[in-house]
Amino acid sequence: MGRELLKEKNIVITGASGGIGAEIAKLCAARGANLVLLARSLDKLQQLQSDLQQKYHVSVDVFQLDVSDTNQVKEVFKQIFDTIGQIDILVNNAGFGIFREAHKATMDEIKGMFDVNVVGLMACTNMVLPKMRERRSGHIINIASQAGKIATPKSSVYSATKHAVLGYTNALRMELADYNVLVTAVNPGPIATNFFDIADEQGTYVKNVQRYMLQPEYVASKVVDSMLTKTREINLPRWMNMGSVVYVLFPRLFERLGKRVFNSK
Ligand code: NJP
Repeated sequence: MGRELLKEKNIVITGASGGIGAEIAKLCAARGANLVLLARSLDKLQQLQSDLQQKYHVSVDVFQLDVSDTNQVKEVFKQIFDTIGQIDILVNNAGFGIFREAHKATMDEIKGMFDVNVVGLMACTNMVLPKMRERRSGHIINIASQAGKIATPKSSVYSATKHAVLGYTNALRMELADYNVLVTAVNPGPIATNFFDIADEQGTYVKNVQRYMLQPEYVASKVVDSMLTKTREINLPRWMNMGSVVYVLFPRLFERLGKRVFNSK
């Protein structure tokens, strides 16, 4: 991709205070994009803002936002439009997981994951859709997961949220095809971020998958390379995605053979 493609484009990233979101922000800044960074941790956003402004001399705005609060989403996006005018790319990245068997998941945990991963993502998307459709340009990038393709034990609720994200993303892509608005789903496997501080309290899963954990910088580079291109889906690592292709064809066999691996949480 031409490195100039993102120059002076306005890119909004949710969940930008750490992990993949922060890495995506760094790479976008390096390519000359103007950024709007959103998350609940304003202090972390401000630190990143000052680092990026100093290093890359780009415009960086930050807003505190809990994406699960629909009213806050409306207010913050109104402020964003007032501040920067138009949004060229929205990266819906904010999300979290709690790895627990279904019978142990509390209703607060279930609602919490759906409110952030699904409803929050849809709320932010709704804020940009009218203007992107009207302008007939823009790109919406949704961070889903390989868990949105294959559901595994102990991630019943998290997988359900990411299946929802993928379903929504696929329909959205078709709805927007005639409006020249691009839609990309990102489905990574495990990535070495703070995600697991919440998801995997015992550290068992992290220990078991350590050898094939992706680095956040690598995932971010694939996401940024896809910006303003017609990339349908990013699946990482590639071999893990082969698993989901085989799963669709032979689900029963796959579940039987994969049992030991799937239970490694
Ligand atoms: O996780 P982490 P990742 N409102 O914990 C923010 C998906 N994924 O970078 O609000 C607004 O380092 C939080 O900020 P703060 C995953 O499902 C991951 O790995 O300040 N923001 C932070 O910036 C998620 O969708 C793996 O606490 C909220 C960010 O989200 C995305 O990748 C594998 C928020 C989370 O950063 C980024 O996760 C996979 C809220 N209510 C998919 N709640 C993986 N790591 O293995 C959280 O397949 N945030």
